[in-house]
Amino acid sequence: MGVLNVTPDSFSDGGRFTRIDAAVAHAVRLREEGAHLVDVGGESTRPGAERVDAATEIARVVPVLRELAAAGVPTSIDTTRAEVARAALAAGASVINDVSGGLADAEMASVVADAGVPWVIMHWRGHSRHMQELAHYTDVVAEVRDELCRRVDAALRAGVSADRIILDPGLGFAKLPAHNWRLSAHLSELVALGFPVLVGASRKSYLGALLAGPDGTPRPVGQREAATVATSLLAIQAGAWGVRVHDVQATVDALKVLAATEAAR
Ligand code: PMM
Repeated sequence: MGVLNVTPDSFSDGGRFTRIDAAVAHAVRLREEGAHLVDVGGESTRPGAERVDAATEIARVVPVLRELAAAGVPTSIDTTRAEVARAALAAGASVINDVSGGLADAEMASVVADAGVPWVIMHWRGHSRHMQELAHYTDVVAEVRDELCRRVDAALRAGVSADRIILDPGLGFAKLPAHNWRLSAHLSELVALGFPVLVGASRKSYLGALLAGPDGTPRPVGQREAATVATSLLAIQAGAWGVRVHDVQATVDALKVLAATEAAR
């Protein structure tokens, strides 16, 4: 899954793709590089980000989704709002990527159930403005797994079919670096639930912290690619179904190495 944030303020690519033609050209490139899906988001979810209203989100994503549908690029919509999801599906998106797993908007489950589309249910505890205050766990792997299972139960009760559900541990969302590492190290416990698992580590701040210079300055966002590729490889080896990345080419190259090695066993 390639990332296309059509926002002025996302932490990694914010501001680069606010023009429709630039956004579409970038998405087409991600597709050519091997992305199966391009994930289009119109609201930044970086820690501390303020929310935008639904009309703004729709105005940002719908023209891009329409153009990408016309260009034959399969898309997911990265939103927590049912209203935006509905507009995105009408504009050609084929997957709902909801970082709140249905918690932010009670109507999301019925939109997904009615449309019958795949739904990425990510682990989430609250909106970006205050999510890092919610990063308290005694056993992060068990708590993330149990909280995701509760979201799955709610989805099934709302009529979403089990084979449409994709789970995501939500790296960086209400998580400190140690929580992210523990979830990555125990990803197989989420995979064991039997749903496809998506992992989004690309360029996140815990990678910047890992790669900090001697004075403690985090590695800049644009220089976290090798670490991102390593997380993609480890996630796929642990049984993940997919990875959500900004630089599709680098991850696809690494996954080709993995596949060639596996094929030669
Ligand atoms: N991370 C971000 C946004 N959307 N969706 C899923 N399913 N998983 C993630 O980890 C995730 C996401 C934040 O990163 P961005 O600002 O680079 O899009």
